[in-house]
Amino acid sequence: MTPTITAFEQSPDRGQGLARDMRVRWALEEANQPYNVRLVSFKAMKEPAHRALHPFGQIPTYEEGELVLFESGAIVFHIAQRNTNLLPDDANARARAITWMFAALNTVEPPILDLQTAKFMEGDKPWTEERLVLIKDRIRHRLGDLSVRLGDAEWLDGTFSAGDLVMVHALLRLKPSGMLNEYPNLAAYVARAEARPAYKRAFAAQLAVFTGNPSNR
Ligand code: GTB
Repeated sequence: MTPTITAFEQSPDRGQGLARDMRVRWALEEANQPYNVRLVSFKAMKEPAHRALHPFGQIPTYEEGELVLFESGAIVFHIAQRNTNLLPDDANARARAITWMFAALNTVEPPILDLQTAKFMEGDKPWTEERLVLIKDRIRHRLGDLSVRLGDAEWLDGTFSAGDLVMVHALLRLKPSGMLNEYPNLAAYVARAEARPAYKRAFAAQLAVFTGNPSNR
């Protein structure tokens, strides 16, 4: 059964691939799984029909027959569970790849989200400048540790996995800040992931929503 995901009708990122449907699209592309996309407006997201799919009135969601999922990490995990391109067969390698997914979502992404919130939603507050310094310190702390662990490896644990996918998507939000470039191996890691054909297909598909190019999903 072809799954259907939801995405912003008008993404505030103007097609930069930073909204969380991008990681789901990317996982589906890595898994060579065709999918449908239903675009939702900010208004529709808060209405009962969408809240029945997503209790917090957000995107992305994932529908496959009777199964309805929300939370991008859970959706990527669901897709990855059935696909060796995203999670290795070996039980220990699989557990480690899942660990990296959690690390991306719970340890690396939160301070990156704080930076976006402080800049774009609380940027007019009198304490913004001081807060930004603290948040950037926390991000650098995480990036430094991640950079040491990655070293000169291609991916976080052997072959590319859902752990890399979620980690890279979290890191991508830092691109505009230039902070990634302070860690050349992390910048190269992200660039390597962006060069993957599946990433490119997913990126083009979400960009097409912004540009209105009907040749793409
Ligand atoms: N933890 C959830 C998940 O991982 O799925 C978080 C889902 C979430 O935050 N969804 C956002 C949303 O629906 C879209 S991605 N927001 C609407 C709302 O809450 O009313 C967050 C996002 C928004 C904008 C940009 N951007 O402009 O760069 C990037 C990411």
